[in-house]
Amino acid sequence: MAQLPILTAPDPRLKKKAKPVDKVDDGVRKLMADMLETMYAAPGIGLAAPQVGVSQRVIVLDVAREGEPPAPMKLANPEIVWASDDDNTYEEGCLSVPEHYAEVVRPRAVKVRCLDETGAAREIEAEGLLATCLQHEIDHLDGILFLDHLSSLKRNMILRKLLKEKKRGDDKDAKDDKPADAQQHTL
Ligand code: K1U
Ligand code: ZN
Repeated sequence: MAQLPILTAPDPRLKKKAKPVDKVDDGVRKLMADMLETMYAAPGIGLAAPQVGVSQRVIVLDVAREGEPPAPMKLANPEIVWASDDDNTYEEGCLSVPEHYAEVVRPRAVKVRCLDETGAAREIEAEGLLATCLQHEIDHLDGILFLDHLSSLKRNMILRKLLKEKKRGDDKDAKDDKPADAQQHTL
């Protein structure tokens, strides 16, 4: 298994629609395993393939609370086939939008159809944090960030801060004379 670098916004690869997986083969299973390792190390409760620069419809999640046994989930081609009429508000974070959090309103419960790591078709009924996290990760597959659910004022404020932080990082890398390919982010 390997830890993969996580892209941060603004990066054009985070805004692209990811391609469906044709077949859940060993390559997809290795991607799922590497993504889980990356997610646990971050740490996070979810990760979508575009966040590690892979344009495929693959997500991983684990919303088990501290003290509970791990509950890793590895899904390919997830799609929301039903969403509740009532909503839930959750303060969301994103590993691609580090150190910024905001309240996002989404359907309280969802039903998701997907393939598991053996390629078998599954249906997941979720509510609470799992429903929120599934919707956040499926958004990533469509090039949507939680920032896109906020007002343009809030979104632009966070994006400006992220750009400033990136520029500061790039300036420091240049000063330390690091080669360009050692820098993880692109604009
Ligand atoms: O997709 C991602 O960027 C991961 C993101 C998932 C998520 C968080 C909150 C609501 C919806 C989706 C994260 O995991 S951010 C980090 C985080 O929430 C967390 C980290 C450590 C412990 C507990 C939570
Ligand atoms: Zn995210």
